[in-house]
Amino acid sequence: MQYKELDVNSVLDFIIDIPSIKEYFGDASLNVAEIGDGNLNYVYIVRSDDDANKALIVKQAVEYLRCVGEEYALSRERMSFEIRAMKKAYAILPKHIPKIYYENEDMSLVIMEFLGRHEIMRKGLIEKEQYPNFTEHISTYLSFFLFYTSSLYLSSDAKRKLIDEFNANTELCKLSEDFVFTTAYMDDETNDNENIVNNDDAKRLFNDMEFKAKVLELKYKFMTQTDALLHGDLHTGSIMLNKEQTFVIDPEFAFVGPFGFDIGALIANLVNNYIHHSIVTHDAKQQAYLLTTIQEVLKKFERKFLDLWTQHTSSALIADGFLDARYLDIYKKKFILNILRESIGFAGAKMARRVYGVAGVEEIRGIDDMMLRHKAEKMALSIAREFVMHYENIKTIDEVLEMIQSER
Ligand code: ADP
Ligand code: SR1
Ligand code: MG
Repeated sequence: MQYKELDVNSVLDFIIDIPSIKEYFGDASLNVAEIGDGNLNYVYIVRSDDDANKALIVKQAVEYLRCVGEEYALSRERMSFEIRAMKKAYAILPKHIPKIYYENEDMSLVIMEFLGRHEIMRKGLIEKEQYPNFTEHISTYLSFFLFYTSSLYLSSDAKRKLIDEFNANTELCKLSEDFVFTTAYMDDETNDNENIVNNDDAKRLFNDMEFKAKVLELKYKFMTQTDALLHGDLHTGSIMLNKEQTFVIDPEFAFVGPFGFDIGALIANLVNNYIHHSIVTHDAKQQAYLLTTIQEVLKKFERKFLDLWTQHTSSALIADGFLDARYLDIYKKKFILNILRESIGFAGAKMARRVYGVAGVEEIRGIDDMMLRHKAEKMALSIAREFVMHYENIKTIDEVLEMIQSER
């Protein structure tokens, strides 16, 4: 099939004859609206005229970067990786991944379950929502997804096949190499340049060679470590949830990379939200909730990941009986501590890139009062620097919380 870029007027014509879609909607007439608020793609909601709750999401990649414009070419192959990553994740954890009704790599298009009773986590957190089941759910997602796609579970052969399957996602990996680890710390046309002119904090960041050298070390890990299949962009805009359920969406940046990258992305975005409530709303309860959330995510992830490791004793990495119980225990403790450390290092880079880089976050870039916004930016850069400079010395999760609280 030949690719055709759809719009609100052509979506229905395209989907109307697909058997799974016909079966889902029956004879009802349908309406379409575009609801995409992400940086890259177009997202349409198709609804039954008879029942507004009966709806599906049609997502299509276009051949450019939506948030920059048609002049920034980006191949639509990213949708193939999104579809494959969704299917892999659904096979491991169907509870936390939207169901796919139809996929078409030629059209760079997927049709999935509409999460109508769920909201984007970033928006909910800004509105001071709290989600009592979130840490339980996301720690399961992270531990299962990372463990079952790593060399701690897979055979050597299966792991290398997984790498082959996903590491051709070169364009989106390059976007992260550029936007997370490079351009946000130097003069670049993609930056938020209005805010950079005559800005001493930006000048200080761009001239902070000590910090930038550590960012380079993290970038090298990102480029070379093949620990597990990652979502690749696990910020709070990629999570849709309510008090009962949690879904992870939008895995188009999926690749086989360092264990700590997804965990770091999530922590970075929770800290950015904490900064918002420290500087803008001064809501002490929400700040405490966010700190507890960060602590629980990290603690529960560690426990669940180690539990899975206890259940699976033989893998590409360790043959059953290779180490005695004492040495195995020491090895695992060191291994999990290293994941924590690298997660915090990546969290630092993920926070710093959002301050002046191409895609800011609403919690900080969305602050209208420029004095408050600069205060929030300062706080983000200060925590980010602490994370990036000192992640290798972290010994406990509580130290991470202290690092967050000690920066103003
Ligand atoms: P992009 O790849 O451009 O970042 P996203 O996958 O993040 O696009 O989707 C953009 C927006 O579309 C989300 O922020 C959310 O509001 C909406 N959306 C995406 N998938 C769903 C879904 N399955 N159900 C409901 N809304 C969705
Ligand atoms: C221009 S692409 C910018 C960012 O949007 C995505 O959500 C990723 O975080 C990417 O780095
Ligand atoms: Mg998105």
